[in-house]
Amino acid sequence: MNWDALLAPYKQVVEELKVKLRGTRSQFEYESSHSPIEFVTGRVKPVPSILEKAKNRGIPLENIEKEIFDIAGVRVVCQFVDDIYTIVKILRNRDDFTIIEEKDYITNKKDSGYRSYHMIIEYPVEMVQGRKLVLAEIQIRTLAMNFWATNEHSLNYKYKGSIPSEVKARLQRAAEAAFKLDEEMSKIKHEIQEAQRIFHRK
Ligand code: 0O2
Ligand code: 0O2
Repeated sequence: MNWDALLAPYKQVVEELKVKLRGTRSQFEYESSHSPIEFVTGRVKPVPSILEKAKNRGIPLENIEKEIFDIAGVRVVCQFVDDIYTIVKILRNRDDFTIIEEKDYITNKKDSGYRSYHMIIEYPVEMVQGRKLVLAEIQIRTLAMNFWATNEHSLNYKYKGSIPSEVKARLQRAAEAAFKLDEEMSKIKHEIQEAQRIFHRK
């Protein structure tokens, strides 16, 4: 398998989406209004992770491009839960890609405690050989959700997917705490934003 050739369009997509979404953030800043975007990251899934996912899901190698949705992944991190839905609306209004699927793991959190909004998109990318439609995953989450997910992801990696039950219980409680934090911050959102506007003007 020529991985460099296969992953080249995915790299291009991640770079383009990062530029576009960071551009959206800058536009809000120019207008001195609260940006629903705190930061944007992205990555192409490393080859060993692609192979592992394919193996676990019984996906034959020739189908990975069709069946693994997050080979190209970008993440949009927000301050407040409301911001996530603002971004979802903005993304739905764009016509530079097609939304294939939306998964709201915020209203329907996963058993692990994971919360985030996921969008699978089909993105047209111009390659030397012509236009190619590439699947990509956009994850939208708050800072608190991101903090939890990043730590849980590390623990999953450390324990190879079988986190001991006492650590799992702590993660459940941490997920609850992250949820509470988001709720409390939402309640004082307007005050925080006003403070940030004053700070921004100075
Ligand atoms: P680890 O241990 O895997 O977390 P730049 O454009 O230069 O500012 P750069 O350096 O290319 O940015 O990377 P960026 O955009 O800051 O994000 C890369 C890191 O964010 C990676 O961490 C990814 O793990 C993580 N990441 C970002 N977006 C996604 C996503 O959509 N899905 C997943 N699964 N991870 C994402 P590292 O550095 O690889 O370390
Ligand atoms: P990585 O790069 O290691 O993060 P589905 O077929 O829809 O059930 P699929 O295709 O895995 O499942 O999609 P899903 O469940 O929407 O999630 C895909 C990505 O969301 C994962 O990528 C994670 O980045 C993130 N995610 C989902 N559930 C959890 C969770 O419980 N904890 C954490 N930390 N992240 C989660 P990968 O493949 O794990 O890759």
